[in-house]
Amino acid sequence: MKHRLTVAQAVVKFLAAQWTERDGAEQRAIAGFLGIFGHGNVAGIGQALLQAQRDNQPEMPYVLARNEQAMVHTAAGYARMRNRLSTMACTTSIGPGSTNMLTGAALATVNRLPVLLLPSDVFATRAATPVLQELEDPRAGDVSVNDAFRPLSKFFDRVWRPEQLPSALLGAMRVLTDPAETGAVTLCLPQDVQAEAYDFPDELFAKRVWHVTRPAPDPLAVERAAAAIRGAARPLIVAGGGVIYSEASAVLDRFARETGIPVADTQAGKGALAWDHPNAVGGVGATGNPVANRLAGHADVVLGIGTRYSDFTTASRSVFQHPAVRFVNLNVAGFDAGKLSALPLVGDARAGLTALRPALHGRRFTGDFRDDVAAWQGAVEKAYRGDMAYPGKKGELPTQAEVIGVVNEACGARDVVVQAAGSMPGDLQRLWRVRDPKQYHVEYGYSCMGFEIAGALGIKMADPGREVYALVGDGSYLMMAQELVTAIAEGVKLIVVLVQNHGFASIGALSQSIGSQRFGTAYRYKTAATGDYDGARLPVDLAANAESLGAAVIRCRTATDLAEGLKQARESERLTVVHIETDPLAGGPSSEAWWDVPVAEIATLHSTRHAHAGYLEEKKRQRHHLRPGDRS
Ligand SMILES: Cc1ncc(C[n+]2csc(CCOP(=O)(O)OP(=O)(O)O)c2C)c(N)n1
Ligand SMILES: [Mg+2]
Repeated sequence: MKHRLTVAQAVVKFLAAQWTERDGAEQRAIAGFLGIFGHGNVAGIGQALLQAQRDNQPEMPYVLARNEQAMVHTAAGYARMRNRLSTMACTTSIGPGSTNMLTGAALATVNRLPVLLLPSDVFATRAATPVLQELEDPRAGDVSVNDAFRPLSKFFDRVWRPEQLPSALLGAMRVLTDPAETGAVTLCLPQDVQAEAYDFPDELFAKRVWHVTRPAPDPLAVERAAAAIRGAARPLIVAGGGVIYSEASAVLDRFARETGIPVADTQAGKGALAWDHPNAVGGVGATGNPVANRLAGHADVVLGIGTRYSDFTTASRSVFQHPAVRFVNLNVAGFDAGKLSALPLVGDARAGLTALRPALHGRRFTGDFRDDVAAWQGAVEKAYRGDMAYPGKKGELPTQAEVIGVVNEACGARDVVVQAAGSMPGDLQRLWRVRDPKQYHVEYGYSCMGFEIAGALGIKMADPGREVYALVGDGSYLMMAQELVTAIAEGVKLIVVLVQNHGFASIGALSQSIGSQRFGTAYRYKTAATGDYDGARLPVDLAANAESLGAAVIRCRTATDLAEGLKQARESERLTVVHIETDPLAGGPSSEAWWDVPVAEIATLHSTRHAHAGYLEEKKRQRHHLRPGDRS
């Protein structure tokens, strides 16, 4: 049997029939479409989505986004909340509509999150080339702007002819649903091909279930890993995002209790264990806490689970200082399992821990880190109350740590906090007391300003029963606030906490630390004398801006106001923006770890020369981690 459909109709019909299954639970693999129409897709995917709605085919919801980059963030937020078992498709027009998605594609691939990108492409027939928004390459007739997606995608195809569609779709689904491979998947759909009819084989549209398995590591690798851990004196576990995606928290909990090994976490892994779990020591690395970092400094065997070992996790390879430290990496992706010359355990986090547990033959470790963790939590309490000594603090404005404390207290156990860039990710990783594996959503793989509101929209759509709090800096807000309008149109309630500090607190502090005196990081009037933005504050009212977009807005001045504002926001049905101004110069307690940001080697400025001398000292602590992981 054949089914005569346009290519776009076939894409929609096929995607509506794709399911994933893990541990016996099925869900739609592609929950819906996000899109912005233009001449590239209005007659293709646009028509197909309309027809799907009218014909009562399996439902394919459509969400009109306001910016193409943002809609990829929304799909990525959705996928992360669904532990990568379900995501959304993104349809765009050709040219700028497509290239606006590039940043989102990179974010998804860096964070190992599945998103399906369907940029439209120029005419396959080239009947009237160049069409509006076509980039011409005099050297190559088959190049379009969409080729820029190639290095950002884990799978890329361009459907020049309808006959190619089945293999392109199946290839896309295979990569989207493979936890080891997943990331951005891009299928470019030329605008004429989208509207072209073809007799597709019927079986292409049958319900298809992509079974997401839990590969167990090779038994000999488990033996080698167990021997390394049994022989350790001071092991440490680093829990990454893979623990959460694999839903391995309960197994990790038991593993940690039985072995006594302390568990540190990464930004993506925060929530793997609740903050008050007896083995939890909090974040490790540049945005971690001093207790976890001291344990890392002395660890002789590090069991990394589901982590990609970013420079923040390793403090630019300076946090693991034991002279003979070796790594055992449990990861579903061989690429990540092999990092830091580790002994690789390639497999699912839950299956791997389950296999590793009996192989340890009851080995227990009795490190005493709990008093240190308790002392650190005392410091967190003080920061939450604004009760720290802040060298830079001048006025009466609340500190960012106080804001985080108030939001943390307002959050129910299952509520979600969303963040991505600026000074908040560091403060959140250090200070946030996480209670649930899906509570903490800080996008710190790509750390993309502007992710927060768009990502929060996807998170809330993925799990509408949870209250979702997006913490947004003024810099991020000014980059990408427009998805407030999308959320309002869709009836998706978010609570947005807009933290106004008149510029880049994060990069300001970084600039100062590398001797560049916060140059060019404040949102103020420019003064001619210095060429810098050190004039009066700008007459910007972001709360009024949010109001003008249709949000309910609550303006707060103090931490007490904020607690009251959040209470009102929770009780309201409306998307609410809670606005508060904070002191940009009052940081939180330090991680006491380093981050490698090179300082100018020569400079006329004393501040830069001074910073460079400090940099050379820190640089000495950087390790290579080349020692083979499997030596005995
Ligand atoms: C898209 C993008 N551009 C630039 C950066 C570099 N960057 C990191 S944080 C930051 C400033 C963020 O400002 P804001 O959101 O106000 O947060 P704050 O630093 O004040 O906490 C910049 C420019 C980035 N992470 N993402
Ligand atoms: Mg700011």
